[in-house]
Amino acid sequence: MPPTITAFENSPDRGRGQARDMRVRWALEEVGQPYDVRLVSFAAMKQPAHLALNPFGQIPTYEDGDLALFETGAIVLHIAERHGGLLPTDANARSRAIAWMFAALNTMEPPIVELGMAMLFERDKSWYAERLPMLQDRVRTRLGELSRRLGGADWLDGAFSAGDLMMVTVLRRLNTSGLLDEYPDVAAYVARGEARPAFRRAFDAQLAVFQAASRS
Ligand code: GTB
Repeated sequence: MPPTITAFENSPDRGRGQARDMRVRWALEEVGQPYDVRLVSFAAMKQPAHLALNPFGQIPTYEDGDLALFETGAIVLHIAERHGGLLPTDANARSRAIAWMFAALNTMEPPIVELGMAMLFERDKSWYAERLPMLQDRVRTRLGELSRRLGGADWLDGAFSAGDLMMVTVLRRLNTSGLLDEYPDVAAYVARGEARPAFRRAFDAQLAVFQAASRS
């Protein structure tokens, strides 16, 4: 039996691959592991059956035999540890790739999500115009630091790894912010990730869900 992941039945991102099942799909595609998808509604995500898989009532979850996981960091790490291709074999390089996964989730993602939330939900607030530059500058700081570390390299630390996979999915959340354009090397890094055949397969699979939901 292939593993089963959960994803939005009707994703609010309209198939742009911004929901976090995208990073799990991409990891599974990179390692060549077929998978099933169980689509869940917002209401179902808060029901006991789903809460048993994810206590926070969120997607994605991952089930494989008697293992059930939540949190994309844990899921992608699990996939990367059990299959070849997403983590280096050298022990130190492997630890550095895992550090980049944490950096994507703990250092890059919080200010990016905060900016995205403000742009989505705070536009009509009196404080929006004053707050926006501060949120943008926090993201710029991280993009500048990332750009300096990349230093023109294709990937963060040698060959493509789960660290890059996680970083690219996090950076993609800036797609509509205009900020990536200010850092052409980081934008090129994201584009390199998106050009990988495994990314394309994962993207097309989640887009097909949105297209089917729109037809019904
Ligand atoms: N830390 C968790 C992880 O990494 O797994 C976060 C999981 C998470 O945020 N899941 C979201 C969710 O289930 C979906 S991805 N939300 C429903 C809820 O909390 O009730 C976040 C997301 C949603 C929509 C867009 N979008 O429309 O662009 C982008 C990202």
